[in-house]
Amino acid sequence: MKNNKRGLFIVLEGLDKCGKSTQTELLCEALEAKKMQFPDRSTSMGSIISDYLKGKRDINDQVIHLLFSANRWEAQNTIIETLNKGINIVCDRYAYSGVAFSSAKGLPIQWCKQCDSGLPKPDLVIYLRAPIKQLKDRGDFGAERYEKQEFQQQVQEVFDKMAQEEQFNIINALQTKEEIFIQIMDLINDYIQNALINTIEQL
Ligand code: T5A
Ligand code: NA
Repeated sequence: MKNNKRGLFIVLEGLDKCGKSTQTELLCEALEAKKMQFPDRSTSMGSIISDYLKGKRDINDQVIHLLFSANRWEAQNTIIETLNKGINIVCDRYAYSGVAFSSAKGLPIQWCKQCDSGLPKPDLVIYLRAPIKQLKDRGDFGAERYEKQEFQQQVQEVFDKMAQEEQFNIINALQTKEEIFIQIMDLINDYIQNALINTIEQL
């Protein structure tokens, strides 16, 4: 990366099973990037979130939304310090998932956005897009709380709306892993050539 003192902050978003983790791995290798993911199930807050997703405990909608957000806030310093050291970050889900999933449940979208306001803003958001009808046969879809076709359909509607408002880069997630990877790398290279990568902005 030329002229860039700080690292790039790249986020992958999309429905469950769209291939985020697969592409995150490939990109981390190619960009020598630090891999991050949300929820980060390794922290104490993350383990409560994980129990909730697995259906081991119930938590009210507002509280779980705040926990997902707090789980990002506890990584705030790591994100900033990593980028300022000149290290790239590739992150599997971020605040946009928080907004999409909680507002699909019926929570007001502005309220959902507010708790993440002030977090480091990604340079690029890559939205791996595909209808849930075609993703639901992948992996172990159905194992966790939100993995229901009808709900994912509502989540997709919020992601689609955000994609326009927040200028996500949309990639067809129904292509092969290799095709998707090449297209993401093209987007990143294009961004590096054309964008000014200065101070870290905030959500
Ligand atoms: N959530 C998350 C919130 O409600 N609020 C929040 O703030 C946040 C951050 C957990 C849940 O939490 C919600 C959203 C989620 O419902 P998670 O742990 O990221 O989020 O769970 P998933 O998104 O379900 O993660 P998965 O690992 O299941 O899906 P990925 O990462 O999108 O997909 P991946 O790469 O693991 O691939 C899934 C399967 O498909 C295959 C893979 O080999 C694998 O079997 N695959 C492909 N098959 C065909 N073609 C391709 N191109 C493929 N790419 C991958
Ligand atoms: Na994943």
